[in-house]
Amino acid sequence: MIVTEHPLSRYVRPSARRTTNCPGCGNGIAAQSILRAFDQMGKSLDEFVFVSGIGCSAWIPSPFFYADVLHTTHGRPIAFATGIKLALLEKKVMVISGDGDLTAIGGNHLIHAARRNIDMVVVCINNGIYGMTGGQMAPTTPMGLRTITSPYGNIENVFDISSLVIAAGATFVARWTTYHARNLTSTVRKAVQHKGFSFIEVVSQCPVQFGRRTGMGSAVDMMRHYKDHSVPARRAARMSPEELGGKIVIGELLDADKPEFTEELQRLLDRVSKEAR
Ligand SMILES: Cc1ncc(C[n+]2csc(CCOP(=O)(O)OP(=O)(O)O)c2C)c(N)n1
Ligand code: SF4
Ligand SMILES: [Mg+2]
Repeated sequence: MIVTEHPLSRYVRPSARRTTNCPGCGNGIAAQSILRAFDQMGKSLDEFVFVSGIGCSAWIPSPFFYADVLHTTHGRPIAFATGIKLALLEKKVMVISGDGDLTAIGGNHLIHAARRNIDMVVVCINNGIYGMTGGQMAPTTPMGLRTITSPYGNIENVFDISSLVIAAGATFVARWTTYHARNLTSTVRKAVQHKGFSFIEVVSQCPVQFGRRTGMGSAVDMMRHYKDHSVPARRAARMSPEELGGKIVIGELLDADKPEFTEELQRLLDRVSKEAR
């Protein structure tokens, strides 16, 4: 009998090799794409601390990544991650959590971390819904969608999360879908190397709470939709708002340079201690 080992298995905690995700969930693709980036960079997970909030996507690093992982409270992973980064300046901190966690209850932490340009990577799994709690509408739920909390159709406008984070001051921002797993891996590598607040939005399928209710169908149908409706950012820049209706703009949207919070803080502390002497 030939026993094959998954090439990324050494990054997965041996006691946690069974997933709680539903079949077809995009979280598995996101997890593999992220781990593959570490593998390609030859990085040990010991260099990182992973932080997640509450939701299905929050289970991506916890307990699976064989690393230091903090599974925190709903909406608060960026607050925990900020504390970790300030206490352990030598570590790279990566938050992986859901659209509800990061943009609804946790929206304030997201925009202020972006404004500070604190050195961390935030990966937001945007499945357009609260998956884990049974399919309630989120700030990312498309208008008109019937969910259990919008039984007659959602009348609320949708957050464009990547644009929100760019406006708030982040210095590296990208959006991919689970169909673009290889691009996602390459972007994770860049985000890890970037000094400052890096944000990656991953448009991802929740076939159970989203696909089933909206008629978007199975995981495969949803990924086909991502393939057919994604537009690279460069092409999107030449398209009208009408042409962009229903499209997903993908790519690395921003790569900028700005003072980073922990470095500025260190400079301030040095100055204050010199002045006190
Ligand atoms: C303070 C608080 N409010 C509400 C909840 C219930 N709750 C848990 S996860 C969640 C939404 C998760 O949605 P998302 O972040 O999009 O993750 P997904 O499950 O879709 O991956 C909610 C409302 C909670 N755990 N704590
Ligand atoms: S409910 Fe949706 S997001 Fe949660 S594990 Fe199932 S498919 Fe994935
Ligand atoms: Mg969600």
